[in-house]
Amino acid sequence: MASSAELHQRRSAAVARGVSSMIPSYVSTAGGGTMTDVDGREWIDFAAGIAVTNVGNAAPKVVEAVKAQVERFTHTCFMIAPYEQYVAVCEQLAELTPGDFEKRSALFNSGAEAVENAVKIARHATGRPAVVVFDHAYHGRTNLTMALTAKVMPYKQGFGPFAGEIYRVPMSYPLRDGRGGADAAAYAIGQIEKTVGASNVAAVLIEPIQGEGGFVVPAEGFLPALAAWSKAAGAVFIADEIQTGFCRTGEWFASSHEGVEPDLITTAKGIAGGLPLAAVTGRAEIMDSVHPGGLGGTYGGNPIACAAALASIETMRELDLAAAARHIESVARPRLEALAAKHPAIGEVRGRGAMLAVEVVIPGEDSAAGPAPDPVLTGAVAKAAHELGLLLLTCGTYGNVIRLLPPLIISDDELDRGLSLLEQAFSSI
Ligand code: PLZ
Repeated sequence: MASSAELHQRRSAAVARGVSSMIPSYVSTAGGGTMTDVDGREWIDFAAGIAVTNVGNAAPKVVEAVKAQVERFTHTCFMIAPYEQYVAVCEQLAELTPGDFEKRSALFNSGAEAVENAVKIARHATGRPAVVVFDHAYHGRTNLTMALTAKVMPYKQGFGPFAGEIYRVPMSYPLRDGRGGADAAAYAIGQIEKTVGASNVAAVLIEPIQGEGGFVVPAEGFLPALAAWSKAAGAVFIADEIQTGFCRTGEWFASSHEGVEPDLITTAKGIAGGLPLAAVTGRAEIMDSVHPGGLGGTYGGNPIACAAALASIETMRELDLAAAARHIESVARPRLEALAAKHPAIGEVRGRGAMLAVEVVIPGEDSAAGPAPDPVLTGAVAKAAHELGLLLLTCGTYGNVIRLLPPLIISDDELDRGLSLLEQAFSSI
């Protein structure tokens, strides 16, 4: 097998520079909560491929389902010759997503594609143009979703012009805005009413816990107030649960923590154990406002990805991975809090379930909005963790958040080893 160094050389001559990788090691195998690189080194996985392999890498049921499906047929295109697996995934989505109302789903390939389609559907259903998004939001890298995404570097820099009719309002960010949920919502709603106009709003689009933007958990009451406002305004409330979905936060979907029932939900990532699949699920009358043929794509709901999704969902049910996520929090949060007590640079520990983070700041220094971020220390800790064999991601508008996204099937021993490596990384800096 070629070494990582050799592969890196070949990569430099063949792979576009714009596509970068976090670590310089190349994967050989990955299973459960670990990964082994081609140089024979074992890693503890606190990334899950960015919240994708919630059921673990190469989860046994997923492997079996994919093998069986690939032997039966690989692709017919659901728009040409439909198949049961697509229908079954949509049935599961109707059952699992919050809200006891009639639902429909449409399947796509990537998170960004799901978000694009949710916006298309909301505009079609309402006949209105405007889409409201939030500070720190991340919704993808396509043209429309770049416009929906807040952070310019690396996602948007030089890639404009961007799509129009996107309006950004303040997010509830307890560490930085000092507002309670109701206050923060009133502030955001005031902005929407004054600068967009309620009757122009097709959709309010929000991540119930922001992912790339820094694992920002809005103050209690923020999400329900926005959902209620959307309803009163005749706008579609869309929860982007692409990163938070499928048991990650200790519930099937993060909207449920506050009893929010979004009109539409976008999902991807954790849905199919690593195969590319995404969905828009929501109220039948909104989804079915679109004429036949108005939604689709060659690969959307590919049968192999659907088979993987059905096996992933079955695994999540059987192993009760929502409970596993809560267990991960019960183990990891006290360790992170102890770490914060030791390192004043940790300004906050936050998150839910197996979506946990620490925000790294410069102690005693204030910026215009709360404690001064320390992206340099953050990067150094992440790099130290990588050198110790821990796959660890950062995030945040200011690049100063360390996030934990372990696969939900991670063993207690692996979790303990991973947390110890994180502690070691902090102490080494
Ligand atoms: N919405 C909430 O988290 C993807 C992006 C990583 P795609 N997040 C990881 C990167 O740097 O590209 C994401 C998300 C939320 C939408 C998306 C987009 O999902 O499957 O990457 O298109």
